[in-house]
Parts: sequence; structure tokens; C-alpha cells
Amino acid sequence: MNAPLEDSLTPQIRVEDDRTGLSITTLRSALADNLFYIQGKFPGTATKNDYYMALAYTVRDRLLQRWLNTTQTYRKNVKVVCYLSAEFLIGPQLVNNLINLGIYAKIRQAVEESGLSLQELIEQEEEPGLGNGGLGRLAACYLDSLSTLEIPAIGYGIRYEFGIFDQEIRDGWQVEITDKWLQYGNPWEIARPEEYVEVKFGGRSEHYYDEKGNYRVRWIPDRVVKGVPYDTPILGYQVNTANTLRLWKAEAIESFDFQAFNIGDYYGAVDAKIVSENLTKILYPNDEVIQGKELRLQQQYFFVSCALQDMIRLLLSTEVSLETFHQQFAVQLNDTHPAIGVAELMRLLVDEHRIDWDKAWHITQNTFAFTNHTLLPEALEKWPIELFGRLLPRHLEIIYEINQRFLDRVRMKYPRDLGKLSRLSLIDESGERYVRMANLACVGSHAINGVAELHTELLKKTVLKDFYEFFPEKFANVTNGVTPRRWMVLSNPRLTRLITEKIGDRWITHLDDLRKLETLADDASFRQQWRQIKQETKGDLAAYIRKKLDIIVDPKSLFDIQVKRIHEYKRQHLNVLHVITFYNRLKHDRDLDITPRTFIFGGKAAPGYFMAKLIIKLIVSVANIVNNDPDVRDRMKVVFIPDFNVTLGQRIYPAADLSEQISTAGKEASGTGNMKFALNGALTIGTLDGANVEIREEVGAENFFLFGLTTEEVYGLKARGYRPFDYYNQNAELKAVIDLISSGFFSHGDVDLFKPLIDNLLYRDDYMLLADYQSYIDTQEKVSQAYRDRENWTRMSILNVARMGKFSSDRSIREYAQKIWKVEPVPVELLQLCPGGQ
Ligand code: GL9
Repeated sequence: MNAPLEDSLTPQIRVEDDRTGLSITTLRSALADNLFYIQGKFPGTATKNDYYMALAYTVRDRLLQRWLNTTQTYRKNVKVVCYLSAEFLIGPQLVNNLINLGIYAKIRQAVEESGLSLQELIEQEEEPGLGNGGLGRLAACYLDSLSTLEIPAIGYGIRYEFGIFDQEIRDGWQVEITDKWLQYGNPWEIARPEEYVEVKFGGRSEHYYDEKGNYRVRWIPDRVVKGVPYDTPILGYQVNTANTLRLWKAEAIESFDFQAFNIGDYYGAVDAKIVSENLTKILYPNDEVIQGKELRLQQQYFFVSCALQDMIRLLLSTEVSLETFHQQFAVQLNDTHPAIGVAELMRLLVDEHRIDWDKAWHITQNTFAFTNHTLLPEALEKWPIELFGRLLPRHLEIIYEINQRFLDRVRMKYPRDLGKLSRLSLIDESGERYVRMANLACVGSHAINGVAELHTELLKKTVLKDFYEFFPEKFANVTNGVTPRRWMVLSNPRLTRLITEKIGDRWITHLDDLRKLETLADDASFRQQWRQIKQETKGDLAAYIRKKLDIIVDPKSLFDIQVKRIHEYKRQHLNVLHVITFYNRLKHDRDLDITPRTFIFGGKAAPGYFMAKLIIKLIVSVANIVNNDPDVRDRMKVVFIPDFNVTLGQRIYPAADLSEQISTAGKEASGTGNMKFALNGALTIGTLDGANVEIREEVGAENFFLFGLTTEEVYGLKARGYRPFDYYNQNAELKAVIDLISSGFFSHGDVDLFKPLIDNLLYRDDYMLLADYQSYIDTQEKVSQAYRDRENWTRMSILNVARMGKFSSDRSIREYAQKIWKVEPVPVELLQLCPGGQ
């Protein structure tokens, strides 16, 4: 593969030495030095990983200048965005940094002249899987855009020792393997042990009068954990800004628990260390619905407290009054996971810094803004009062106080409306009592946003209806976006080169420029090049599939791809119903003139989500039958690609012809995979859900394959009484598909294996697959017909890409900056050069 782009950034460093120089000679010698002095290896004994590490350090050296200068700039009274997220799915760093530094081509030359293959070294990198899916990846795209737009920002999160599990498929079932991403070292992070903070847990609060007779509260914890920050630079695209992703690791405090309680008890002392360090050991692998586990609440509080203490320290180091906190920081809550921050900031301001309640509340409300990421009602986070009070006794008191003051206002506005009161309360008292984190986030923030237009509208009408009626001015929409650097320049170098040849490279930071491709859609030779590139990229994916799975797929067939977390609402099993329908049609008419397809699936299931795991088993079982049936050979293949992650996404999105975005209308908040596919020239088959609605609006209805019920129709049908069995009974082709699964045809005669799935579809079908089946099948037939007219398909593909400008995360971040954070770009100058520089 060639360089995604020619290097264009001239370094402003005057002394060319091993650490900063960019000549090929210097880069080669830096690589050799790092191999020797950092990895401690001679070339003869060095492993591929040693070379990868040496290269990574060579690159890191070359971005430190920008990173340190950025940090300096932010000490000077500028408003900083703090993005609080339990997940950051940043993906591999090497290539991204090469591209953003503009040194990809040079490094490739230096590496190759050293007798190595850059591609091989790139493949050595373990991606930090510190997220589950869309929500964590969105946080990473936003960090990229914040830096590229030169907006001062810090991402705060958790340095999980084990990220999202690696997925293996054994006998068709998902098996989870521990993700030991740190085992060979992480060259991109720098630990800052001297900047540790202490986080308390448990115990009780003590109310007292201070020396001046003021009423005070202090928290006497029964456990203290140390939070140690690890920093990763997030370099913007060809700018000097390199913001910081600061992730916290929990460690034991030796002086506590240790000496005082365990004199002579060595094992007990080590126990304390283990208990503390367990806090940041593992990422919870659940998507959407997170169960109320105590360790999870500990994780949330831990990183949020670390972050807020860090901000306060930063601010106090500049001699600015703490009362300006909200003017110095805009803190975004990525879902309710960090919502405890509202109570924690109040505690820090009131208890520890002695600011009075009203002033502290003003600061708090003006600091926080809250993004909701899901409409699934079962996903609303709540914590049993007993658990909450045991872990965070002072925060529970603060939450009661916030609630009392808030409910007083509610009573003023709605006298005698007890329903309102109980729905808005921060405490759920309908049965066992719970703290409601979404309510805390709404009350403690000045802005609340959904992640796509439809989603925001539905929030206002459903899960946050009462809050919308009470605080309409707080609500806004910010439609999600994805970074074109990773999701085009890095992952699709061929298309990047073609587009840049035609319209220049400004589109990389101003994605609306892609509009200039519209007229080229009518240019036959451009279409030929476009097709050629898609063909080659599909060839690469076909080679990967053959190597990893020993399945031969035809790159000339239509690549129909669904990759995302496995979830019933995302309806991978609706896709399977189409696969089997397609298969049955071929079997019944062997001469059927069908458009050959390769059906590709990928995605992880939450380890405890039985139905999702059964859906994977179904996909793999269908694949095994279909791929070994000579009757359909050359006309269809089914592939489940294991271990879908960022790295694999980079291979897969660019190779798609058709993007499957088929969730039940009203369930997917936005989706971001839908954007990555379309940006890379896939056409979408989709429902009117999440950001699909806006994608269709942008690309034009004629360039989008729409099917299925609308949200209103879904609600209406549910209200009238949905009877999935009737659809089964009345649709012969659907019945044949379901009966084939039930018969054991895909399960070696085992008629029980898929029964839970089938029974669910026939008698419940919460996600209305059967209601949408016929519409989906008919639309898939249109897709097949459209693909036969390759010229027109290419036209539609080009127009899709040309009209994707809106879905850059740069646009999303600009909206957050203007509407919510009130922040401006602060360009970084490379004033203070590195030691040795002049
Ligand atoms: C999600 C939504 O389900 C997606 O529709 C949305 O695009 C992203 C980002 O806003 O957030 N919310 C959520 O909990 N997840 C999402 O993907 N789940 C995971 O991240 C696994």
C-alpha cells in the first residue's frame, strides 16, 4: 500500500538529531538507536515487536514537541473541554500519528531501507480496546476532531488493564479471551505517578461546626485508593495541537490499610493492594444495558473523582479563583456513566473548598453537559440506595439535598401532580429504592443532547419527556460524526488518493468539499477508477477471509456487510432471514439468474447475553451449510469474521458494497458505522432509524434503499396488539425460512438449538422482524437489480460519498463548541523547543 497522502508539514525544529530529525538518514539511525537503547536488542535478536516498539518511540519522539507545547498553552487561562467517558476506543495509534504528523512516506522509506516491512510492523500493534462499541469509538473520533480543530481538551477515562475481550468462534459459539493489550508494553502512554490523586470509598460522613462556627460536613472513608494518571497524546491532523487522553489506574496506598491494620500480616497487606488494583482491571463488556454491579459504580466514581480533582488542581495552579471553575472547564458527560460527577463536584466545592451551596450549584450546573446515547428504557442506569450509600455515603446525602431543592421547584410549577414528582425525582421509590443517574445528569447539567435528530425528538417525547417539559431550554441535538482521518485517509488509501487527485486535499479537514465529486459521477472514466478501487479493496478483504477462515469468496460478488455489536434490536437475525430466503430461492430454481452475494457479519455479543450468542451460532451454522452446498456455489457465501474491532473495521468498511443498517425504527440512537460505510462508498439498506434518516436526507432518497416500519408505525402496531404469528402464517416464504431453521436443517438435526430464538420471533418479536420481513426482502431484491447496472451503482456510490460532508466529527465538535461548550480554537505555537533545540 502506498502513502495515504504526501507529507506536507514542514517541521519547525532547527536541530536535526535522533529525536526530532526527519531526514531518512536520521529516521533510520533513530530506529536503530531505539532498538538498542530502549528495547535493549541487537538487530540479530530483535523480534518484530521490538522493531515495532523502536518505530513507535521514533514517532512518539517526533510528536512530543507539539504535545508539551500544547500543555503549556493550556496553562494560560483558556477554557478547556473535559470529555468524561468510561470508554475510549482509540484504535491503533502508529499509522494515525504518522498521518497526522505528515511523515508516513518518509517513515516508510526509512523502515524499508532498514530492511523491514512497515505493514508488518503496523500489524504488530495491539489496539487498546478500552470500549464496547459506538459510544467508546465516538469519544475517540471526538478527541481526534478536538485536536484537529485546535480546541483545548482533555479526555478523562479509565486505564483498564484488560479491555474488551478478544472473540474466538469455536464450534459456532463465541468464546471470550482475555485482552492482554499491555503485555508487551504500550509505547504511546506516559505515566505521571507524581500527579496521583486519592479517592475515598465507604465509611460515613460527619457533620460538625468549624472554628468559625460554620456548619460543615466531612467524609470519613474506610478505604482510600490512589489514582495514577497515564497520558496518551492525541495529535490533530497537520496542526501543532496534541491534546491529552488521561486515563487513570487504581493503585493501593501503602500507608493506609497496609501498616495500620496489617502489622505482620503480609498476605493481608498484599490483599489490600490487590483489592485496590482490581478497580481498573477490567472493562465491563456489556453494551447498552449495564447491570448494577458494585465494582462498576466504584469504577465510575473513581475516574470521575480523579478527573475533577485533577481539574481543580490545574485551576488552582494558575492562581485563578475556584469560583470561575465553570468558565475554565466545560465538562461533557458521555452518557450517565460519569454522572456521579455532579455530586462529586458539589462535594469538592462545598465540603473540601468551603464554597457555599448555592454558589457551588451554580458552578456545577454551568460546568456539566450531558449526552444521552440510548433509547432502550432498560438501559437507564440506576443504583440501589443501599449499595450507593454504603460506597458513597456523602454523595447520597448531597443527592438527597439536590433532590429536595429540585422537587421544591417542581411542586411550584406542578402543584399536586404526584406523578410528575415521582417521575422527576432523583430517587426511584416505586419499589426497592434507587438513585437514577439520568435524572441526576439532567438536573446537574445546563445542556442535554441526543445524538441524532430522530433520537433527540424521541428523547423529548419518551424517556426524558418530563425533563424536556421542565427544562425545554436545556435540550439540543448534536448528530454524531466520524473522523475522516481514520475512517478514510488511514483505512482507504486508494480512494483517498483518487479523491485528492481530483479535488485536492482540503476535504480531509473540510468534509463538505466532497461535494465537488458530484459532477464526476457523470464521468465514465472516473467511475471506472472508482470501481477499480472498490474491486481491489474487496480483493484485500477476500484475501484476509481466505487466510483467516479458509473461506473463498468472490470479490466480484456483492459484498453485503453487517458489522456492529450483536443485539436483538440491531436485528442481525433479520439479515439471516434474508440469507436463508436467498438460499431457498436458489435451491428451488437452480437456473435462477441471481446477483451473486457475499454476506459478511461481524460483532461481539455481551458474554451474558444468551440470545445474542445464539444469533452468532445461527449465522455460523447457516454459513456452514451454505458454503458447503455445491448447488449454490459461486452464487452465495456467508462469512462471520471473528473479533470485530477498530483494526478490523479499517479493513471492512472500505470493502463494502452494501451497508446493513436494519434496526427496528426508534431503537438505534444514531449509529456511526452507517456513516463509515457510506463515506467509503457503500450504499445503505436501512430503516428510518437513528442517523440513517439524516444520511438518506443528505444522499437523496434515490440513492438509499429504505424499508420497514417507521417509529410511529412501530408504536401504533404495538399499541394495537402485534401478533407476529399471523405474519408467519400468512407469508409462505417466511414460513418456509422459519420452518427450515426449526427443522434442524442448520443444526445437524437438532430441533431444540434455535428454538429459543424462533419461539421468541413467533410469540413475542419485540423488535418486529416479522412485521418488517417482506419489506426487507423486497428491498433486497431491488438492491440485487440495482447492482446489475454497474454504471448506475457506481454513480450512486460516488454521490453517497460526495454528500457525506455532514457526518464528519469535525462538524459535530463545532456544534458542541458553539452550542454547548462556548469554546474557541486556541492555536498552539511551537515556542519552547525541546532541550537541545534552539
Ligand atoms: C450507542 C448507541 O447505541 C449508538 O446508536 C450510537 O451511535 C452510539 C454513539 O452515540 O452510542 N449507545 C450505546 O450504549 N452504545 C452505542 O453504540 N453501545 C456501545 O457502545 C456498545
